[in-house]
Amino acid sequence: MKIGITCYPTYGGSGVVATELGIELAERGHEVHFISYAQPFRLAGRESRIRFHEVPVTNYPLFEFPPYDLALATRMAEVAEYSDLDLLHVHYAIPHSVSALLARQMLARTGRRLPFVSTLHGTDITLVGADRAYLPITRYAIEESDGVTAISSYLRQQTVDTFGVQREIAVISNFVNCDLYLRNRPVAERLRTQYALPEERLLVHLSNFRPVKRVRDVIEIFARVAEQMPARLLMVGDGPERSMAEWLAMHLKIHDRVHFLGKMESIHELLPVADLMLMPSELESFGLAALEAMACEVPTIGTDVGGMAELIEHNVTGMLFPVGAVAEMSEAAIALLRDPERLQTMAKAARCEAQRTFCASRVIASYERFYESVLNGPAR
Ligand code: GMT
Repeated sequence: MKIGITCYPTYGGSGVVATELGIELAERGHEVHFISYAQPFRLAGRESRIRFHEVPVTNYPLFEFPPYDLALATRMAEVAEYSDLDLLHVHYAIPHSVSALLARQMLARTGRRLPFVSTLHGTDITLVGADRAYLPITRYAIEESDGVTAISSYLRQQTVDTFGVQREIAVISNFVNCDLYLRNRPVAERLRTQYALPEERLLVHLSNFRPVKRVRDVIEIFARVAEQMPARLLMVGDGPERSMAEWLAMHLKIHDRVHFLGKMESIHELLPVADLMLMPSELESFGLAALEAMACEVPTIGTDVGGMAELIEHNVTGMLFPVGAVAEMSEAAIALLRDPERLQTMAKAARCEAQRTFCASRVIASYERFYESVLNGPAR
């Protein structure tokens, strides 16, 4: 198949899923074209069999807001025609589904069919999409898509409840490449020496540091852990809450043990050095970073929100608590870190679950079947 993929190319789960999907599809022999304003960050160095088409957004003094969605629709139609695409797959509904709808309509006038699949990821439904300013057009683009997928049953239900959408929505979960994300003990031990002393426990947080991630709770949980045992925290990623988190680490006098590493490309190399992942989010429709950690034998202490319980079985593959339960989460982390046998059992169970349910080969095959059903379905 010849597939056009559009996503936000910046640091964020939907862009990561779209990029990893494109890489996996290309490895399976499909022709993959990314169409976006910048090359997705995880594509760097892995783009050999993938084509990237930049969307140029012309500005003009009259425009207070340059119309990216229109430039994107134009580029989608051009690429589809030039490269003879079979379909478009857009990640994050706003504005990508609307642009794809326009591209499909533009090409329909020339007699060319260009179906599109919309994958819903999270805040495109729960936060931004639910805003009245965007709700009607998001609902329209979802209804008009040739196929719609959501990354968890939770998100599918939210879409029905929030938007009153009647159409079918398939659940295709996030996935992880278990051949890439794994703990190679000698390699991990070597890399670990860069971050921690042998007697120190190592915790990690990975996100785009948006308010929904509750980065403050991460620091507070770690501060309580660090009172009880020698430990360090790796903060991976960047975003609006980073300054606050740095200030809090200074204020709590733990900044010598909290390392802000910024945006990193080789997450699969870093994750296996950690003992525990912290993800105390306000909301997660799935929790991709927790899945990547699980594949690397790093269990997550997180919150029981959104689709997290579809990924993590409490006390088996990780631990889930109410939002804001900083004391409970830190007590759980301390108990687990003091019990290496239990931690190891949980780490192995997490890896097993990542392999059994969420490994890339299984989930990519679901996307391929979904594309086939869209291509064989009626034209809209
Ligand atoms: O919603 C966000 O804050 C970012 C969003 C994204 O598009 O980057 O993340 C969402 O998509 C990920 C990949 O499908 C999911 O694993 C995350 O749980 C989800 N985030 C939220 O629902 C908050």
